[in-house]
Amino acid sequence: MDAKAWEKIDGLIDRDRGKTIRDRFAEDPDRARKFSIDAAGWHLDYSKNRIDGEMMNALVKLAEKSGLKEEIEKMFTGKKINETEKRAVLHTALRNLDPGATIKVDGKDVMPGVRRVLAAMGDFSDAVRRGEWRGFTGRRIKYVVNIGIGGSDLGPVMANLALKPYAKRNMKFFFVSNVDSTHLAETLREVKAAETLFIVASKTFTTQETMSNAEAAKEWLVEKLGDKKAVAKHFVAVSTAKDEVAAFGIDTKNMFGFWDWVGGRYSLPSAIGLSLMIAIGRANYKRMLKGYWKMDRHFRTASFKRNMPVVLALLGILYANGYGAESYAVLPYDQYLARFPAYLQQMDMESNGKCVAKDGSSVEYTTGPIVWGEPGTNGQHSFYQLIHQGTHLIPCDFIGCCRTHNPIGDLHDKLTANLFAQTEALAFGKTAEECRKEGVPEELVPFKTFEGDKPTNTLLCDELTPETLGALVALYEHKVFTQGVIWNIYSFDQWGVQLGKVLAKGVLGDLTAKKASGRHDASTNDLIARYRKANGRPA
Ligand code: G6Q
Repeated sequence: MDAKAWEKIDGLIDRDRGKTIRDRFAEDPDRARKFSIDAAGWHLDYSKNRIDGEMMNALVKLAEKSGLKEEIEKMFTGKKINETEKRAVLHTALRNLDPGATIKVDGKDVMPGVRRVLAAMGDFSDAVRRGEWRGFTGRRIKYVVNIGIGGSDLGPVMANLALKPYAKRNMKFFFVSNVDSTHLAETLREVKAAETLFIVASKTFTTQETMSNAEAAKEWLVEKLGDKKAVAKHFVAVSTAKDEVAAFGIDTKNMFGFWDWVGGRYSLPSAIGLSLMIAIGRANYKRMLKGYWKMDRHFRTASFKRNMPVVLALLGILYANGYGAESYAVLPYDQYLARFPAYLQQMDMESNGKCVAKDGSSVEYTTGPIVWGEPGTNGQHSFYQLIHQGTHLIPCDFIGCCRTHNPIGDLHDKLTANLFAQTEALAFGKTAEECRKEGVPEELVPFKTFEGDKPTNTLLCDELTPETLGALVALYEHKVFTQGVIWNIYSFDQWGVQLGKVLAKGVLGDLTAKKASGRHDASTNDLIARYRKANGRPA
């Protein structure tokens, strides 16, 4: 981070010590207008933060000093900014709907491939939805099971729920990710083999969890339908690895490809979104891409001061690095966004959970925060207490929609009232004086006083649609990117994930071999021994 730019920010934090968000609103009643941005169907109100115009200018300076403008251009134009893996980072190409766009990687335009796969996905999902693609015994496909994990699972899971109002209700969608056999077993209990399509979604097609589940699902299907040839009608693949797909036994005609420049956690708008496209249809899927694209263009062209992802990123940095906040909460007030916090957890924590700067040295400041959250109002009845009165500072993003897809009485008004009321209470708190005025007995005043001054952002859209969902995802993608640039870390690799993929293999040998090797530490050896004993295996 640029030291001089940061010094200025630190100075302003010091200068304003003791000044609360309540004071700031009293000083400047025009804050809501000044500190809000509209883009791609979303309204961001960031006025309930510990900021003023000077602080925002200082934060913007930090972004400018980081070379953000140039980095954005590098990303959008296909430069290999994922340097540790020597890859371009081009998820923005997947939703570039400009028919004349060309984006080159190693001298080759990637756009024709993007359009070709999108068209193939469209044809395939039309065929499944219309009942033209049938199972081996001639039955219509009614169940779709996506087998994938991490980036090949969380996006489809999140979006399938988010866009349920647009989905075909006479089909059912399942997502198997965990290598825990219960996940697959419980799913298979819900489906009928002759009417089930399995989508094996894996960029590498070597991931232990996915391949084990896919093999088990294949065995189950063959057993149920009594013919190996059935696999061709019930399994398709989404991958970058043609040979592995063929080796698994899937005809590569039924493989939907993507490219090494699509990171797993950024892959929802690639062929990884196939299950979603089957659910909502190609037209709605395209609407989602359009929403992404709108936010992409906003991010690329708006001035930093009026740039929604940049402003969100800078506020996050203010609290992480200036106030020592270790986490932030994402609180969607829309049941359809119930899986959004989990999706964001991967996007943010896998991208910016890094302690090494781009030059290989250790960073001397906090980087990626812990992300967590649950849909409102459920969270209000569990962990909000800590946000209101605990000792940790937890900035929150509240996400809401002005209209619901399911109007029932005044439920939506109540939901939204809770959202707004929470941001108000967090910002303004309740003083001891106010408690007394309400007649709170003196001995209870300390407990019923709310300090307030808790920062929140509010994101509002008219309605959760394919467009607004796409824009929301792109908003956070670019926020995370911006923070990575300012922290000077590589946001697009994930060596920690790779480590996990290798480690388990070593232990697996010891769980299943005739004899355990005993080559681990005392604790791990003991755990292995207990497991072996419980399963009747010799020590
Ligand atoms: C995402 C990560 C990781 C990945 C999974 C699945 O950015 O790289 O979550 O998506 O490990 O990998 P495959 O798609 O290769 O099975």
